Amino acid sequence: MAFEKGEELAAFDAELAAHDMRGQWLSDERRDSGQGGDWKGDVWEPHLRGRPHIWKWQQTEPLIEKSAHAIEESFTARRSLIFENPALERFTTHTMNVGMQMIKPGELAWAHRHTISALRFVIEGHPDLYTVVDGAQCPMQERDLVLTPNWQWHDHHNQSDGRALWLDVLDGPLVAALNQTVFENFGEDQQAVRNDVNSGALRFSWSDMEKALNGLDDADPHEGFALPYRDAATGGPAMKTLEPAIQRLPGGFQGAERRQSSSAVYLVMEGTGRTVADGVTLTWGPRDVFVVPAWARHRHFNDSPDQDALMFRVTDRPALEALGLYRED
Ligand code: GTQ
Ligand code: FE2
Repeated sequence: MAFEKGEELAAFDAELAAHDMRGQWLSDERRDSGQGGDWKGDVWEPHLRGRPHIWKWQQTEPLIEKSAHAIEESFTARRSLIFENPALERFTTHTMNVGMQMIKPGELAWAHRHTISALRFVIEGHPDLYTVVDGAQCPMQERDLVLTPNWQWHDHHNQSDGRALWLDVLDGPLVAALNQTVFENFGEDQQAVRNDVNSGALRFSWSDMEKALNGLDDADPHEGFALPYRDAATGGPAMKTLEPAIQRLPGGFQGAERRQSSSAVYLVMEGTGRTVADGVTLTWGPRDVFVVPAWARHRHFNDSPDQDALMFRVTDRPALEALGLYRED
């Protein structure tokens, strides 16, 4: 497909450039030279962005402890440690940021809102831990999920006597790519809790989710028993850009290989196993966080013969579906 460029065309390229223009043929040249992707037969595909990577809980935990002393909650909006993909600048995937946020007993993370959407899966919860989302008080017990859809005010409160910890997943890199990032501080520490608003679309209790998970009959050959969170009122996706889900791999599960144009991040809840992604083996256990970049071929294995593995998973699939871009094979 490569073609020889004559002197005349090279001169024309320069002339166009002087007018802040270029011929479409330069895109062909870029593709043919292997920049950003590769030809496989007649199909050109992008290179992976970011790489498969795992953050082991054993390494993360002491850093979370340390953050309690290093940072006062009032110094920053949030005491969250973001997992940076070693092959990306600042981001976990090219569309999502993932972090662990810790709030000490008695602390308040002040109210703000942003065009970035976020969700929080509770790792260490309490009866007196909650987030207020546009007036709705959302309790955060262990394994509950709380959504903060874009532009909704949110403040976090830990009124218990133990530390609180959760996984934050945000669509920040996606919103940044569209240059739509807007932040606003509420101006006061907290918003008023309103009793006339319902948290039904924003908070998902673990007990409901567990019941639904145990009711699944058929395992998917790739994902085992996978249950996306759904909006109770519409039955549709719980969020516009992100899809949170619970995934159960039965003992001895050996998943079939597949690749998807969505990126995925995982928090291991229970069990031990491996995920092989783009030839990299990620060996995981409880509270490890790992990432499978978009378009990486991957398989999940539960290495225990009789113990289930449970994972919380988030993908950016709804954003891609909305744009008609989601693919898999
Ligand atoms: O809890 O509101 O990890 O605004 C990053 C940005 C958490 C939050 C993060 C945020 C939040
Ligand atoms: Fe926030």
